[in-house]
Amino acid sequence: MTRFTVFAALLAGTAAVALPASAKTFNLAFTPPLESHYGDAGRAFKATAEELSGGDIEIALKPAGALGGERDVIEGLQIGTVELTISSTGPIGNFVPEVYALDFPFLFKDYDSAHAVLDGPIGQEILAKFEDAGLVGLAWSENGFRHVTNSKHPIVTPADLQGLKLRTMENEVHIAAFKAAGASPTPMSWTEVLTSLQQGTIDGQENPVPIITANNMWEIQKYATLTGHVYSPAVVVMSKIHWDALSEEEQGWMREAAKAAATAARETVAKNETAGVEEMIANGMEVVTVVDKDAFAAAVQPAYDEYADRYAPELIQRIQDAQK
Ligand code: EAX
Repeated sequence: MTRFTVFAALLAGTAAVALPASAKTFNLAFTPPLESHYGDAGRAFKATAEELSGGDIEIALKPAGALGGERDVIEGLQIGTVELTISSTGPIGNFVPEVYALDFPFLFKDYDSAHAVLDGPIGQEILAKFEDAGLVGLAWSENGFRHVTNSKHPIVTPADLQGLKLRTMENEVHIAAFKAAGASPTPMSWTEVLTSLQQGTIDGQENPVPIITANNMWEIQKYATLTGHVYSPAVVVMSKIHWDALSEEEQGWMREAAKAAATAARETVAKNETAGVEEMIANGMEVVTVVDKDAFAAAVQPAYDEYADRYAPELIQRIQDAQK
């Protein structure tokens, strides 16, 4: 039956209740541009889901904040107005508190350590917690190690952060960290950041290299410092309302597609980590590449002291122990 005949039959009350799988179109939202590590992840998800389903499931990519900021989209998943997202963990701690444990400064030693923890028991345990919030955590994707950019002056030591109006994600650990370091943190959705930087209402922001390059941030930020102060996971999430309406086979397809997305993101991040810095410099950014990370870690330590006990302290200890 074509969609039209099914629709006509439904109107006549004579068709089966469920439309054929071919009617399934899921929106997959993310805030970076399509040409980014998130876009590569989205394309991999789309290709895998559509291939496995034989076209019965169609994925509509919604890049560049088309469906709103990450927090808005997560709320959309909870009520079913959005089906899928690839999101940084930044705002997710507001919905799944355990996720805050992943966003602590200087917690992960390097990319390999982060992947091992996230793909191992600790990461899988945290994904399982998403269901309590009406979400289904399908797989850990990747945003990357975050670095600071600004329009005022080079940041060489933590003292250079003093008074800087720095945008952070809507993440209270990050807000506390930059406040402790002497900056003036301003939490906001990514969808407002570029305009706020252009208007000068904020001086700087912090994001991984592939976010900086995907948004040509050299056009509005003169200085960058490779602080690597937070490893920022991304996560492929489905609305539990839509997940529960899938067959077990279809749910398996979603999980496979999410794994393909995560692999694609990690490959792009690995490629961009060096090439991206070269691109930033080639486009006129002054990049501080040699950073005293111990000094920055000491500057943000009060955020640990203030928040570590609040968000599953044993998780943080387990993550630290898993990297020894
Ligand atoms: O997920 O809000 C942020 O800075 C995030 O890193 C960005 O939206 C990509």
